[in-house]
Formats: sequence, C-alpha cells, structure tokens
Amino acid sequence: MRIALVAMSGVRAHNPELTALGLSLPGFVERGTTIASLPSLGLLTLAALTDDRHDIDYYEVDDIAEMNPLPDCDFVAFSTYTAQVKECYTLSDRFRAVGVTTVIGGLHATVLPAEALEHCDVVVVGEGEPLWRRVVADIESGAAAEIYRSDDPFDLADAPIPRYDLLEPDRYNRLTVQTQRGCPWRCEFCASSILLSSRYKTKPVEKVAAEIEAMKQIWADPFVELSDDNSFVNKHHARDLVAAIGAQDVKWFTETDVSIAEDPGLLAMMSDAGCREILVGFESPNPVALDGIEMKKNWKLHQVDRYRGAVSTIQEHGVALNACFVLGLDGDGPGVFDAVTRFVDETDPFDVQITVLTPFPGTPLYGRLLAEGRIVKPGAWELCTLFDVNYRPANMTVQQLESGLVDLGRYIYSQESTDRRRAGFKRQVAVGTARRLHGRVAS
Ligand code: B12
Repeated sequence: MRIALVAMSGVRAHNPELTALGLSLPGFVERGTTIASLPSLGLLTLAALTDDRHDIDYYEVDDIAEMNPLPDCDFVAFSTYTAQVKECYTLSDRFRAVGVTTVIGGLHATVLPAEALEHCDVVVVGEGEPLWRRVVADIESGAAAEIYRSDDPFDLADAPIPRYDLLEPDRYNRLTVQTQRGCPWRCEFCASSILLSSRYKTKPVEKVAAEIEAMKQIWADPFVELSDDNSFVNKHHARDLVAAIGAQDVKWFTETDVSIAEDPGLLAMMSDAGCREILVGFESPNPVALDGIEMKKNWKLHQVDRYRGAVSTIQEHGVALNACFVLGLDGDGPGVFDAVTRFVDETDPFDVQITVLTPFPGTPLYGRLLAEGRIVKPGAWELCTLFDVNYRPANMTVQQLESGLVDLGRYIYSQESTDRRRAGFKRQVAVGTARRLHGRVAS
C-alpha cells in the first residue's frame, strides 16, 4: 500500500496583537521559527514500525489549502495536537470525499475519540507503537475497526529508531528524541504525554544513543531537542542519560523541573555533555498561585522559595535557562505581570517563555473550569494555542489577561530586555567558572 503520513505542523496564535508582536520582536520570532521546524516524532516512529512492502510518504502541513491536489495514497494517517485538530478534520473530510481511508492518533484524538470519528475512519487511542501494525494490516485486509486501544502499556525498550531518513535534511535545524514518557507529578493543566501514559517510564539510554547516531548519519552536527516532559525527574536515570548523550558529542536542549538546581554534579555533567539550554516551568513567582497546581503533593508550592537561587545555580554551570511562566492562574491577579517582570529583571534567565493558562481537553483543569462554567467557548479547540484566552480567569478579566500578555511580551522580547538578560547570563557563567577554578586551586 501507499501510506501518507500527515503531520499537522506550525505554530498558531489567534490573538491578532500577539501575532503582530511576534512579527516584530526578535525573542518571540527566534523561538517561534526554531520550534516550528520540528518534525512529528510520533509519525516517524510509526513509519519505523511499518513493513517495507509499503511505500511511505511523510508530509508536514501548516496550511491545509496548500495540500492541493491531495497526494495519491491508499490511506492517510494524521497526527495533530488540539490547536490544529479542526484543520486536520477538514483535510480528513477531503480525503474521505475521494475515497481514501483516514486514520488519526495523538493526544487530542486520544482524549476525544468520538469527536475524531466524525471526521476520520479510524481512531487510535493512546500510544501508537503497540497498535500500528494491526491497524495497517486491518486496513489492508479491508477489516479495520473504528477505534483501537491498547491494553498493554508500551515498553520503551521496544521503541524503534524513528525514520529520520524520511525528512528533507535542509528543512530542519533541530531534531527530536524522546527519552521517557509520562511524569510522576500531576500538574492540573498538563496536556502532555501523561495523557498517553499514566505510568512514568524511561527509555534505555543505549536506545537514546542509537537514535542520535541515526540522526548523525543524516545531519553532521544536529541540535537535539529531547521531547520529554521532565527529563531529569529520575536522577539516577538522568546521570546515565546525560553520559550517553555526552558520548554523542551533540548540542542539546530539554525540559525539566526546578529540582535540577539541587544537583550541581548533574548540572556540571550536563554542561560538559553539550546541554545548551533547559526549560523549567516556574509557572508563577507567587506562592498563592502555585498552591494546588501539582495535585499529588503540592510539589510546586514547596519549590517557590528556591526559584531565584535556581536561576543562578543553573546558569553558573553554563547551562542557559528558559524560565516559563503560565499567566492567569487562579491565585494570580493583574499584579502577576509586574511580578514576572521583577523576577526576570532580577534573575536574568537567558530565555523567558510566557503563555496563558490553557484548558486542553482531557486535563483536570478542563474538567474543573467546565464544571465551574468558566470556559468561554467550549469546543473552540483552535484557541488551545497557549497564547489565546478561552476561560474566565479567577482574579482578572479576560481583557486584562490578554493585554497583560501582550504588554509583558513586548517588554520581555524587546531587544533591550533580551540583551540585558544575556549579559546577565554571561556574568553568571563567569562567576561559576571563577568559583570552580578557585575551588580547584584551594583544594
Ligand atoms: C515537538 C513539539 C511540537 C512540534 C510538533 C511537531 C509535530 N507535528 O508533531 C511543533 C513545534 C510543530 C509544535 C507545535 C505546537 N505545539 Co507542541 N510540542 C512538541 C513537544 C515539545 C514534543 C512532542 C513530541 O514530539 N512528543 C513525542 C511523540 C512520540 O509523541 P506523540 O506525538 O504524542 O505521538 C505518540 C502518540 O500520540 C501516538 N500518535 C501520535 N500521532 C499519531 C497518529 C497515528 C495515526 C497513530 C496511530 C498514533 C499517533 O503515537 C505516538 C507514539 O506513541 C510537546 C511537549 C512535550 N514535552 O511533549 C509540545 C506539545 C505537544 N505542543 C503543544 C502545543 C500547544 C503546540 C502548539 C499549539 C503551539 C502553538 N501555539 O502553535 C502547536 C500546535 C501544533 C499542532 N499541530 O497542533 C502542547 C499540546 C497539548 C495538546 N494536547 O494539544 C504540548 C504537549 C506542549 C504543552 N505545553 O502542553 N509542537
């Protein structure tokens, strides 16, 4: 069969002011263009599990109007997140109108399979690896079911090497590798791989190394982004992982939590192993806003006193920090914009990411806000961009949140603020280097 793998791709924001801002501010555009060039690791992984008898074409679709004419294929498999799911449904309807079977999987289809079935012939719920071969075989024999769910949790030791060779090499400046799924914490708003795998699990580090090796066969010097939710939550695995990546001699980026700052040994290893930046979810500088976000142990509330020290500890090891803030949390009022500005001005994280609280379907946050009658437009999935407001904040108006985001973005991504933070980062690196040299001389 000829199989078309279609990844919905690109970055979305419907707030026109923010979109206009994105076009003119270096920080925002820099981050936007960098992340927008990432491929669909989910589909490349499924491609690797597809029998050689089949022909595979991989497409990335930012604008569905450009997929015209539709490619010739026996069936199409879509991967999309929530923000682009409606565009994906429109495309699926077009394929079905010309008699092509369509399959959809991914986070959104996993939490709303009945909705997805209105536009697609087959819906795969959860992790794709344990189900994909069966789906392909059933489509080939004309006996596909409507919904496939896996009963067995997938062991990442069985993960195949993603088919990076399906990508056009010149189109990508970063490539992704996943080293684990799930997360032991339960943040109310999290819409990431925890929706696929309730159990936290890690991939054997030899596998991670083999995936990077495969990448290096195509790109001489790839920049690697780990597609994890929290790479170093398991500190034992973290050491083996960092050593394995370090042996590959690549530059890399990942996401983790603030506890990394308590492990200077690991930070030093990361720096030596090519880690250039980590993204950490601070969410808010305000303890009241952090109260209750992490639903198991209120873990995030208990970290807030460490936030300021964490920025310098991380950056003194030569690892740049992308400090992330979620604006509009229930405990935050309009004062949060100044509080974030102060925090950023006083601590100098290399990068800052600001997004608005987003009720993604399938999250505890979505259930709560829906029950409280606070979702402005239920089902407006196109607003699930992390930049558009689709709920009533508890302590400010929707307009205050929207304009606060734009004003804060205008400041944080200004050349002046960006240059100042980067100079601050350089100073912190110099302090760290001097401290280590001094320590060596003294001992
Ligand atoms: C890489 C990435 C991107 C890339 C996506 C490339 C792509 N086309 O996949 C880019 C930069 C384009 C991107 C864009 C956006 N992203 Co993004 N991104 C990520 C990131 C960092 C990693 C995702 C990843 O690679 N996972 C690993 C793969 C293996 O998992 P997977 O895709 O879920 O696939 C598995 C299953 O879902 C399933 N599966 C998936 N597809 C299919 C299809 C079929 C047919 C089958 C059978 C199975 C199947 O099988 C796979 C293997 O088990 C995550 C954060 C994170 N740490 O995970 C955010 C994340 C996915 N992004 C998010 C968001 C919000 C966005 C944007 C809306 C941002 C914006 N403002 O534009 C856009 C929207 C993109 C869209 N298409 O809708 C949210 C999504 C939440 C949600 N539930 O929708 C996440 C979780 C981050 C967050 N803060 O919450 N993103």
